[in-house]
Amino acid sequence: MRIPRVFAALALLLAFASCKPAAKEAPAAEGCNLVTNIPGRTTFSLDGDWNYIVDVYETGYYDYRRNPVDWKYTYFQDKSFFADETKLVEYDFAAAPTLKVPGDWNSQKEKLYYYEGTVWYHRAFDFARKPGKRYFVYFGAANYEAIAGLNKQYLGMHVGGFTPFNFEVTDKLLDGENSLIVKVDNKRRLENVPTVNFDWWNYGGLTRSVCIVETPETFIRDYGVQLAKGSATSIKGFVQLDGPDAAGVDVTVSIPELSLTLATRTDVSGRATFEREAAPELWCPENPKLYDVLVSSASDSVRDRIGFRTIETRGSEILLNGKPVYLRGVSVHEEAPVYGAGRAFSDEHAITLLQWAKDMNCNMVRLAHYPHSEAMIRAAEEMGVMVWSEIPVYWTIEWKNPGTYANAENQLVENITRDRNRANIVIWSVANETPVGAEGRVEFLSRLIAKARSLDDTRLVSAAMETKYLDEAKTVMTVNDPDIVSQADLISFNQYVGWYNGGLERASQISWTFDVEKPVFISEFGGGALAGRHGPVDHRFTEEYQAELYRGNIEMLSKIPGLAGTTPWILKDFRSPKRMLYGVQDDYNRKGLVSDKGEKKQAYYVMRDWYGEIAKKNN
Ligand code: GCB
Repeated sequence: MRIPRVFAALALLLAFASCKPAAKEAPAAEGCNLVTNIPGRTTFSLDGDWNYIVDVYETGYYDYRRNPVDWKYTYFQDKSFFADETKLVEYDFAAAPTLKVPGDWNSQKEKLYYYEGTVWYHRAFDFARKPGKRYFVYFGAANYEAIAGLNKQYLGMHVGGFTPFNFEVTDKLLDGENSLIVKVDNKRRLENVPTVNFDWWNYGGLTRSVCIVETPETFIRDYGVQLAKGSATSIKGFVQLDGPDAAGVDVTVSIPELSLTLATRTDVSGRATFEREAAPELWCPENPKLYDVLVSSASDSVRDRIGFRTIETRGSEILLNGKPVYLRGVSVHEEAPVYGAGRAFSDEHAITLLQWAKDMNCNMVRLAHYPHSEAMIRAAEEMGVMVWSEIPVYWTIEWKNPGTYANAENQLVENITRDRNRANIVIWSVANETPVGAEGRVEFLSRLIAKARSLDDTRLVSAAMETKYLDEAKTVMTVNDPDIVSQADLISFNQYVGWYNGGLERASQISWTFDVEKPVFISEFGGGALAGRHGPVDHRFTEEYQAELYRGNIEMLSKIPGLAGTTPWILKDFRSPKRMLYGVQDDYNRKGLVSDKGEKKQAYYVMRDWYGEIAKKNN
């Protein structure tokens, strides 16, 4: 039998690669110059059915880590890539089954329920290019690592499962038939962010929408239009042009309802900045006011809906628009509120989850533990729900690996770049429950905090930290992270009194104290219950136990001076392979206030009533 030349080359490369130890550094993202506000642009959707091939053994492109740009070593190409097609008859995208995009593969195909590895996606589409335009293929998210090629040419690679990325395809897109191939790999790796161990389902695939974005040759790539730090009367921002005529041109930002037109001029790098007095009606949960905004240059214009508000701290208070506010929140995973539907992927999913939170009298959600979709943020903004936005620096991370840091920072940058104009985002969180004392951790987190502030000086920055006892009797607790508390705007931490920390009796025995004056924010508390499971109050996993745990925690937490917000864990039961208690958990973390089937548990109503009282007091 003749071995096709491409296989021979692959075999040689594999032999060579296998002599070398695997690279320890996490691959950095490349080619991710984000085009922002996709909903405000001309786009062509590539959502729908994509053919796919499962590649368990990495047969298709095993050498990319050493030689990422060499797309020619890819096996699962368009058939037309090979001069003599007859040599490669052992795969055919056109005959392959399909997966829906957006959507994870685990919940679409039974065989892929537990799958972690590579899946090759293929989408053939017709296109008619317009002269003088540029084109980008834009991915809302791909978990975890994506490598894309269009019409036999390499586009680029992206690392990180929850932030958007795009590749310019102006010179690769064809009139007529096009072929887009994306290798998506969700294998967990020690050096990744998150690392190998986390408490949620590792949903793989093209989990968010894919589209082609059309822009003029010189176009508005990004812009910021928000209130200046600490001011309710000054709108400040920038416009970034991209293209041959980006330098030294006029740009305007107009807000017709305010009769405001801000005119400015770009510098040599295509960037223009502005700051102008204005008196917008302020965005808040009770009045989520958004203004139509038009950003324009000679060659391009982009529409947005933007809200204006201030968020700051004063002593132990959080001030929204200058007034103390209690953040009546709940933590949320990006999981569909439809039984078994996996990663949330539609506007309806976002609205249902947010409505459950609002019906519980929430004015805020903590979107854990990674950036959720832009649709979720925008729906929350329209519905008057504030957002804590987080990147997946979760539990143990390779703190000393420069590639891991670069990856985390890149996810933070992409998250802030995508969402910096959303008034409802009030907190950027850089980490969750990271182990105090781990070597390199403080440096890692300090750099992330500084980066967040350098990208956005108007919002609060924090992290979900850990706790400790102050006394031998284990009755006095505090946050356990002085190096991060000193840099963060909030004393925010997760605590599980009554669940991981003792039983129901514990809440009445514990008091809290803090040696810094900052707002205290409980980013997690709670316990598990299987909806419909009833029994004596001290029986774990009954609705009664969970409700009682909430009552006890509410009483305990209410005594904390400076308590400024709470986001109990969690709105809805969510899938996690760590949750193996058969008959009770069955692959679900059961700490939801609402079940995986949408049933509200007793504790949901306990929270609803407490938040209702707080809301009444504050009005
Ligand atoms: C935590 C984590 C969260 C887990 C939760 C739990 O502290 O931050 O991701 O799911 O505890 O249920 O144990």
